Amino acid sequence: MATGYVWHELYGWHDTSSHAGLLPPSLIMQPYHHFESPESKQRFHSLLEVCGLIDHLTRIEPKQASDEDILRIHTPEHLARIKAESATMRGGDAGDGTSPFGPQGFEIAALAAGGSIAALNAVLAGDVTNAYALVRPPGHHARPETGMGFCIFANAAIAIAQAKAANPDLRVATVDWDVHHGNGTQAAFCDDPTVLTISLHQDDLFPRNSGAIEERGEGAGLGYAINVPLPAGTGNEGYAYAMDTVVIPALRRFSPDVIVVPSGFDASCFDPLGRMSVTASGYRVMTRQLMDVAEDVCAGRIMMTHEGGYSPTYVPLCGVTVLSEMSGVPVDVIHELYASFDTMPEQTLNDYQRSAVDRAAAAVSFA
Ligand code: 3YP
Ligand code: ZN
Repeated sequence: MATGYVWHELYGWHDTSSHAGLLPPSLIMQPYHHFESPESKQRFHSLLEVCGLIDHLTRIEPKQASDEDILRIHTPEHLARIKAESATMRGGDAGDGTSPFGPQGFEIAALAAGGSIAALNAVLAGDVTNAYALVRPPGHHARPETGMGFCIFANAAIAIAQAKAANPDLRVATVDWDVHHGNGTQAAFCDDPTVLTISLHQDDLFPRNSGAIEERGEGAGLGYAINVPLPAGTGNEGYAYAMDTVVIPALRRFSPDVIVVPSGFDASCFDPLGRMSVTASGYRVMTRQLMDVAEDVCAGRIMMTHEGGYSPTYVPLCGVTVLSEMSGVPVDVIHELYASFDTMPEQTLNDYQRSAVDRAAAAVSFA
């Protein structure tokens, strides 16, 4: 059993400018760092090295996704605009004013999509059992015609579309545990019954009015999009219950050939952009839950591709913990001061969380 791992130094060079959190540099607020800064991801990679886990992983080299790869999901206009802005000395924005990129940002965004492609191909080829693509910029909000929410290209969707171009019979399920709704991945496959998209997210956080239980796919894909909006505050037990009650049964029924996880660690108890309470051990449990079902239905094949997560100190602990579980290499990077968050009251499943999950479960129906 081998676990693949993608990282490229250029992922840390994606330049989100001197925004003050979300605000473009101006005199409205003192310029600072964009929320989507390199820190959480570069430090995740650094901790993998220092704790030694990286020596047990199979490095996978990303290369830039081709225009053809990107155009399987995105419009020619979107690709052309990103390229044109990227070729200027000031860079540009992927579409909503909060998704900046620097000069040559296109090349890095294409390398992020290419990292997801490389990881998925390594899993499908059997070179590794599972893989984690620690890419940047993220992708799960990007829609065919535009980027948004810090995302430029839809990394996970581009990887899936590439794999399905090579093998049209491939059946893929996505499980997006980023705290925000995986709207872009859902949109890419909304009418496709061969790609089941599942998103667990904080109810109506971002994008607003997106990811309700009632969003279930369209046309031939009706039923093949599943949304599990969870109340703000949900912790480890609530997430495990959602996995057990909605995600795992749906995966067993759909029986994909591979599970793709847009993986954000912004549902953590330390995240500045989410109001959830998941700890590193909660992410380990969810990883185990996915591995158990993957072993039963698809020979363990899982590819995770990195999305959000904005705590520079806690994202690395979540990431290393997930990779420890995926690889079966026992690594414990959780100091007792951090472990104490596992036993706080917000970790307990409460009645309104249970009923939110049960409502999502009741809406699931596909052939
Ligand atoms: C985009 C603008 C406000 C919230 C932000 C969410 C980015 C993210 O982590 N998406 O998964
Ligand atoms: Zn997010």
